[in-house]
Amino acid sequence: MVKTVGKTRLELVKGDITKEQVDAIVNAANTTLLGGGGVDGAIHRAGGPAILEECKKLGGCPTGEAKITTGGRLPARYVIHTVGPVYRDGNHGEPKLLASCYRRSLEVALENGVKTIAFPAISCGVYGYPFEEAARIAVKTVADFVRTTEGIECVRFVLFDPALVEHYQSAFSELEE
Ligand code: AR6
Repeated sequence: MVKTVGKTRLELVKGDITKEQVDAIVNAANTTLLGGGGVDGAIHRAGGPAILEECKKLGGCPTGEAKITTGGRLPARYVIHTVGPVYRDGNHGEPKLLASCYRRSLEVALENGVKTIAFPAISCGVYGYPFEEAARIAVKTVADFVRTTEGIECVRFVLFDPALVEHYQSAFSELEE
């Protein structure tokens, strides 16, 4: 699925984000930035030790923030590490923190000349965010950002879990071009 918002193409694809040929891929990391399971583990495995070496110098990352490293051996030049909220009940700032992950990742991308970027479904794995709401926040936050900020040519949402697809499709359908 593809939508154009402002001057940016938003794309929805299924697959493994480590294979994406974009300027930067986003990692759903934890506050230590020292690796983990899920997409974080996959990115460090595929990208090799150079990513962890840089992460060690960053001193961690607060929830809702984003920090950039090399992409190591990945096709992507950079990895932007962001930390999604652990979902409790939705009343502990989770929506704002999740939106902040997408916004801050895009800001860090622009600061580094990134024009094409791929996002996984942040917080939708072990952090337990409900899919429908997470999909809506992801798509709406990115669309709002690119509507008012120039410089990002393509944002690709890369879904590994097939159960997420219908929720992202709905969120895409609700978008105004
Ligand atoms: N490509 C794209 N998406 C993937 C891939 C992949 N190769 N592998 C998994 N996913 P999760 P979180 C999807 O748990 O919920 C880590 O241990 C997965 O199906 O990776 O933000 C970190 O270190 C799901 O839809 O991230 C943190 O401790 C989505 O990525 C914690 O998990 C996110 O699932 C972060 O939890």
